[in-house]
This record gives sequence, structure tokens and C-alpha cells, in this order.
Amino acid sequence: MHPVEAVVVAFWTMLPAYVPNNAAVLAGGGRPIDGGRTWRDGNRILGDGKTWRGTLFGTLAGAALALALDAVAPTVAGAVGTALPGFPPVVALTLPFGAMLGDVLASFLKRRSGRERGSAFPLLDQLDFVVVALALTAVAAPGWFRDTFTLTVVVVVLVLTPVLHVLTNGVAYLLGLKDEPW
Ligand code: CTP
Ligand code: K
Ligand code: MG
Repeated sequence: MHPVEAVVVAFWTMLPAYVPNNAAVLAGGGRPIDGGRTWRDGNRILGDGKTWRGTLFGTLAGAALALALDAVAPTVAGAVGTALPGFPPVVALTLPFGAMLGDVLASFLKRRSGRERGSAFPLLDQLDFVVVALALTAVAAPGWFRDTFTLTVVVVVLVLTPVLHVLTNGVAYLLGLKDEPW
């Protein structure tokens, strides 16, 4: 696969996993998932930054995007001259839900290592959602995963994602949508 093609495929395929975290920032608030409870170390289990509303809205936004991308894939593929993968229904769910789950698991690890809500945890912040979105998808749709995520595409995703994450969160911070630029 040509490198440029790999970047196009990687970005396209990961969009339903990229959007949930940003959607959660816009929709978040209300009851925290951990209900305010603490772990045995005395720190919050997850913290106030992981809410039911943000998680649900993020997942739905990513799933809706996957369906929309699926509908326009033939047109876009023709325009850019690159074959683009479709999103089977199960994948339209595992990519965004996996992304949200990865973010939640990362918060659990942050609280266990004594980091307050909103603190930075370099690399974990940039890759938590990708790793779990891919892992969940690999388990739920192994055939699709093998065909779509070739080694080249996986490498591109692991390099491209932190760059995009830093850029989008920086912009969200400058726009006043996010409290921290990470
Ligand atoms: N958010 C949410 N539910 C989620 C994820 C995010 O409601 N599952 C919202 C919260 O308002 C959160 C904001 O999006 O404060 C930014 O998300 P994030 O940076 O992931 O959370 P933090 O507040 O930084 O908390 P943590 O330290 O636990 O990551
Ligand atoms: K996060
Ligand atoms: Mg944060």
C-alpha cells in the first residue's frame, strides 16, 4: 500500500474512534460513572471527568459518524482514488465504544497513580482510546480487522493519532471548550 493511501485509510477508518472523545467534551456533565465513589487508596475510582452523558453521547456520535461515512464511502473513494473500508454495524459500535472505554480505563490508571482530574499522562492520553478501540474491534470483527488494519495502517494510526490528538485538543483549549490543552 502506498504511504499516502495508508494515511487516508488510517484516518478514515479511525474517525469513528476519534470523534467520541471530542463529542464527550461538548456533551459531558451530570452524574459521574463512579457515582462519586472512591477506591481503597482513597482517590476517586474514575473522577468527575467521566460521566454517563459524555460516554453515551460520545459513543452515539461515533456510531452515527460511522454510518454516515459508510453511506458516502463510494463517492469519497472515487474522488480520492483510494479504496476505503466500509463499517459493519458491529464495528460502527466497537470503534466509538472502545474509544470511550479506553479513555475511562486511562482515568482509572491516572487516579491509581495519584493524578488529579485533568492532569496529563503523556502517551496514555494520546493512545488509550486507540488501543482499546482496536482491541475491541479485533475481537468483535476479526475478519474485517485483519483485512482493514494491515501492519502499515496500524503503524500509521499509532504515529498519526498522537499528532492529531495534540492538535485537536490544543484547538479545543484555545476555543475555551476544554480546560487543559491535552
Ligand atoms: N467527558 C465526559 N465523559 C467521558 C469523557 C469526557 O463527560 N467519558 C467530559 C468531561 O466533562 C471531561 C471532559 O469531557 O472533563 C474532558 O475529557 P477528559 O480530558 O478525558 O477528562 P478529564 O476531565 O481530563 O479527566 P481525567 O483526568 O479523568 O482524564
Ligand atoms: K482523556
Ligand atoms: Mg483531560
